[in-house]
Amino acid sequence: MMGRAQEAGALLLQIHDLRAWTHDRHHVVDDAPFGGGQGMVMKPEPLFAAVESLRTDASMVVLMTPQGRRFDQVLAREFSTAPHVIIICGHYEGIDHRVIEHLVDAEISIGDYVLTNGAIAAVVFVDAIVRLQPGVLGHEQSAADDSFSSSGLLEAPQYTRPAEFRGWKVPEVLLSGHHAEIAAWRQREAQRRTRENRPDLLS
Ligand code: J9Q
Repeated sequence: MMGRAQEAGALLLQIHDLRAWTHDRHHVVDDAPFGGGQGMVMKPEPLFAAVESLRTDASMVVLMTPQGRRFDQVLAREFSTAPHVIIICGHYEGIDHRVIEHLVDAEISIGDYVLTNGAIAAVVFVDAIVRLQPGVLGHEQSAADDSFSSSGLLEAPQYTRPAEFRGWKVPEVLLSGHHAEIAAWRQREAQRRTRENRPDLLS
């Protein structure tokens, strides 16, 4: 999909190695935490130098972090209109807080689990935003997105041929051709599924 987006001219993706903005022999980008403790903390100087050399007046600077705001489709829509996004993705341990206070526009988490590497989270973030760019997806996009964002419910179950597989039958109503009954069934199933799997979406 990234390839398609780049061919369509909807995306220019550049990856930068923070070590390019160090000046010491070993290209050090982290250091021990003040006050003691486990792990290492990303130093401010290379991050400020990198972002200040890459940013434009229209850039949004995003930090992928488990301490961030939870990423969702509303945020994906918002970021999809940004002309330029700079994503900072470090390893989990941490980042000098002055970067968050004075360089970063948004701290984003993709969910409540711990990854070894923020680049994994960045791939998820980029994919969700790029697929919303005009010309990246065809018709396969909007329908499902729109029904999710307007109903706020999960999708109803789907089936395809065969109508019976290992003795398990497709719900009769879907074979009936009664469009109003099918729509009503899907609505009930979407509500049931949302209540069972994602009660948080209903409250
Ligand atoms: C950078 N676990 O986790 C969930 N959303 C983002 C992250 C994350 C992580 C480690 C490093 C981001």
